[in-house]
Parts: sequence; structure tokens; C-alpha cells
Amino acid sequence: MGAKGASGAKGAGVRSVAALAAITLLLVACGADANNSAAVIPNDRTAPSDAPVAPIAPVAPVAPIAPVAPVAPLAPNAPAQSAGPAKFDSGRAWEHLRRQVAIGPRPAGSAALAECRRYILSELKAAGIAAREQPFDAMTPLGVIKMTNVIATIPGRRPERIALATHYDTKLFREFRFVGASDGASSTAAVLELGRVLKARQNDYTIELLFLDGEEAVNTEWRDPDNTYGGRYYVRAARQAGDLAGLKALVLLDMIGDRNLNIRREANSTRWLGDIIWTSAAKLGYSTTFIPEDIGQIEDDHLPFLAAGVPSVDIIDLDYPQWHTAQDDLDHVSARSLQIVGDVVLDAVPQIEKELAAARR
Ligand code: 1BN
Ligand code: ZN
Repeated sequence: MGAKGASGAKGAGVRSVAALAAITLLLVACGADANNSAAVIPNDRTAPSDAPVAPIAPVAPVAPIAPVAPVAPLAPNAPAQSAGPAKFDSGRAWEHLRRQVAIGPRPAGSAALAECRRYILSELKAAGIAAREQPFDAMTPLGVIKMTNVIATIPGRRPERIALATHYDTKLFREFRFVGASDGASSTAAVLELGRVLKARQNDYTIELLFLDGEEAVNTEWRDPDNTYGGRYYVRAARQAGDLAGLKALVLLDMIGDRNLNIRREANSTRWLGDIIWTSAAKLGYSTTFIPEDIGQIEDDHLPFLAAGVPSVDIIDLDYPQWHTAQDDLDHVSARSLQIVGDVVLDAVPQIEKELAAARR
């Protein structure tokens, strides 16, 4: 089975490092769309732009775990916390994760994903972080799907940006109810909590929080260009706006909730960025989680950024038997895993800033 087959195999979890190593995936062919200024993310092979748009089959109705009506934002920082340096609070991050899972399956274009987006926006607002929506039409094998990235900005001393990114959509499965506790909710929860902490700090670089839509392929198989719609659109729009050069580094979080978290070094990622992350992890005593071993190349939202010349690292645990199964649920993720990743990223951000400033990258 080829690497991409492995990614799309229904219910197939990656159970071993050997299996992970087999996931040696080709780079997303985003060079072509890099020069294309159209406002639609095309899928040339499967849906010519003048073809009738197939309606998106509705996602099977889901029984919500908890009310999906707008929820009150988490209580803001208690004043006592602002005395010392702000710290990643895995209790808050866990609540963000739980609330996303409670919304149910959140595939691109669904009302549930819109509900999730409203939650993200309201939490950013409650944290005092300015955010904007970046809507776009994605041409997918299911026709045009309206997608929306959320881009939040925490101004730093300088305008150049370091992005902390996640996808917030979940993969569409019709055969079972997929809530993406790790694959979607965990990284989104962590980026929300990282934003709250970084907002309370004085950062040298401007921090951009990217909540990307449409990372998942809408087809079962992960096949280009049916994936990373939000990442590709962001890069194209930033290039068009002349903003891409100001983006100096991207730290992508994906699938970081696994109770048995094992994160190995993904081979497409920029080496110096990975060195900083794994050095922070070792310093904090997390080398059994951030294992200093390489895995193969994994296709993810960092690829369009890499192709555009933005140093990028993918922090991802695919060694998760529940990956793309109905069992990617609350029972298989933990607050502790969110805490470890949060601590590591917070330690690494100043190191990334130093490296960027020293190298004037
Ligand atoms: C990550 C989470 N991905 C999909 N859901 C990206 C991926 C694609 C990972 C193919 C492995 C193989
Ligand atoms: Zn996925």
C-alpha cells in the first residue's frame, strides 16, 4: 500500500514507527497555484471550473454530546495569574477541546464547522486577540465548498510574523461519526490557549494564529490537490497581498492530543526549526514525548508554506491507532498531552525569535 493509500485507508491507524516511516509522501504540488491569482482553490483533475457543481451530500445527522448553542467564553484570566509570566493552562485547553468535540463532526462547509468557527472567534475576542475571517471558495471533488480560515494577530515589537497554525475542520466520514478529538480539536484547542498566553507576553515578533479550514481531503483518499485547501489559500492570498515575506516561520500543530503522545521529527520540516522544538522539549524533560528520531515525510498544511519558502515545522503524532476512526474521541486524548505541547511551543517561540533575529531570516 502506498503512503497516500495508508493515509486514506478507512479506519487504518498507524501503529508503529515502521508504519509511520512508510508514510513517505510526495510534496503537495502547490507551485502551480502559487502563481494563480484566482480566488478559488481549484481541483483541476476532478472538477473543471465550468462543470456543474455537485451538491454536497449532507453529513449524517449527529446527536450532539452537549448543546451546540453559542457557549459562554471561558472565564478570562484571574488577575492573580497576571502577576507572573502567563503559563499554558491545560485545563483551559482541555475545555476548548471538549467543546469542539461536543459540536460533533465538523467537516468543511458544514453548519457544525461554522459553529466551531464562531467558538474560536468568540474565544479569541474574550482573550482580547484581534481576528479576521478569510473566506474562500474551494473547488473540491464534491464541487465548490465555502471555506473560511481564521487569522488572529498578536502584535509584537516588530511586524514580522511567526505563525502558530492548526486545522479546525474534521475529515468527512459518512460510515461513522468522526469527531476528531485529536485530529482537529486538540491542535485547535492548543493554539487557542497558546494565543491567550502569548497575548499576555511581550513578544519580539508578531504572533499570528492560523485556524485553517479544509486541511482534510473530502474524498476518502488523500490525493492532491484534494487537501490543504486553507493552507494553500492563505499562502496565495498572502503572496498577492505582499504579506508573505513578513511571515518568517510557521509552527504547525496537528494531532497532538493522543494520550500516548509520541512525536517524531517529520522529514519535510525545516531542520533548524525542528532543532529548536526538540531542544526545548529535551530541556523541559519531554524527550519521551518529543522523540528525537526522524519519521518519513508527511503531507500536511505546512507544505504550501514550505513551497513558498516559509520555514515550517509540523508537530504531529500519527502514531495514533484511532486516527481517522470513530474512536478518535475524548477517551483517547488527554490534557497532559496538550500541556506538554503547549509548554514546548511556549519555550521554543523566544528561541525561534532569537534565531530569526540573528540570521535576519
Ligand atoms: C493529518 C491529519 N493529516 C490528515 N489528518 C495529514 C496526513 C495526510 C497525514 C496523509 C498522513 C498521511
Ligand atoms: Zn485527518
